Amino acid sequence: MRSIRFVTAAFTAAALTLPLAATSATAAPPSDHQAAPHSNAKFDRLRWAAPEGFYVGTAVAGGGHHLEQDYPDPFTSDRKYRKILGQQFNSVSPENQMKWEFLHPERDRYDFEAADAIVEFAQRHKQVVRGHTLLWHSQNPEWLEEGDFSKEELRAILHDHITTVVGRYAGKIQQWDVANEIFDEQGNLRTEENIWIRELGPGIIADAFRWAHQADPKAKLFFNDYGVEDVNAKSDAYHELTRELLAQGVPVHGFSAQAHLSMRYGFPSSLEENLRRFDELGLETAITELDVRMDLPESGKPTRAQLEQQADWYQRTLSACLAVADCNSFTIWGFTDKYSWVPVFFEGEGSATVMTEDFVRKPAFHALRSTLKEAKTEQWKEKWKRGWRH
Ligand code: 9MR
Repeated sequence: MRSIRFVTAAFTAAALTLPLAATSATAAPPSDHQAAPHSNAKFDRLRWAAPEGFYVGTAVAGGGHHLEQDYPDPFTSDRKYRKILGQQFNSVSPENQMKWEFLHPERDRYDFEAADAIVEFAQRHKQVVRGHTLLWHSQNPEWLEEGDFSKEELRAILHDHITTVVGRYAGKIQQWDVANEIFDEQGNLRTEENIWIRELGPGIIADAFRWAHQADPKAKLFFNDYGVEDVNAKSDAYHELTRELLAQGVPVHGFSAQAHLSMRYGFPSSLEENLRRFDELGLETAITELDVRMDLPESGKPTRAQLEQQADWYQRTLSACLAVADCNSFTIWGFTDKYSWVPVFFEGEGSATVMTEDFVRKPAFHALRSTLKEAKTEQWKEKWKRGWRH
């Protein structure tokens, strides 16, 4: 874990303008002339630029990825994708492959093939893994949602799932999103939507954390949600709940903001303040699913101004995390527009990731890398100063 980190995070105009080869106001995504697009040079990689103890991750596309898409499974079939995945990141999050509907297709049958492949890949590439997710209202199998189970049976089903899944990957998963999206925008528990809370009451949330902790005492256990970047009703609800659970000795270790941002709305300017108040509770914090979508012009290509604003938002999100002592994990929800969930879910919006469909780096990629580098330099300077004093 990092003990020191200073980020002035002054993301300079130079970092933004350098990779922009295009000149017209409605230019296509820029070509990359800072380095060859897929250079093997170490200095070129996000994971290399990151300060010690800081994880820079991505979602791993595949395994039922946006179900109706007609392209082959990206993680298993796209070699270029896999190469960049291994080179650039030191943390990975299965985008779908550890969700209930993929891991637990029948009551008495688990299917670990796709999830195992990611964990093996991560180990080979010296990457940590964020497990996603154990208790959620969405992407549950039909046998569970439509089943006619007693409370005792449901409890046993959840216990078995958490014990089996967390136990299988014990020692191999750094952080688990134990409870995902349990509050609505007003800060009320999603009691109707979430089968576990509806049928078993809110106390099941603490049990899920306890069971996960028993199965892997080393994994850091998180609450994870979208729309909780700012200090607002929803993040207030998490703050209140985690305070209560911690007072009861429940093993909650982290709070994470997904950060699916849209340029239709403003940047969540209280992000750092929000992460800090969870940090002050003694929790780790993380950014787990960052992307920044935008309304695309008719050409389908983002303008230069849009790309610059996007880069700025990526950088500000990273800087907020870097500025908070125990925010050690920063994950983007996919690194190429080729496999982004955004256009599938939001009509007219897109270009949300840091690389084009052809894996060309956008200003946002460079913004992340230079911000990481700056933080690493500060970390070195601070270490050196401390060494000199002693
Ligand atoms: O990116 C995921 C997409 O492939 C799935 O079709 C979708 C279905 O719910 O889930 C997406 O991932 C979500 C994540 O698991 C939780 N936070 C919101 C993400 C985007 O919807």
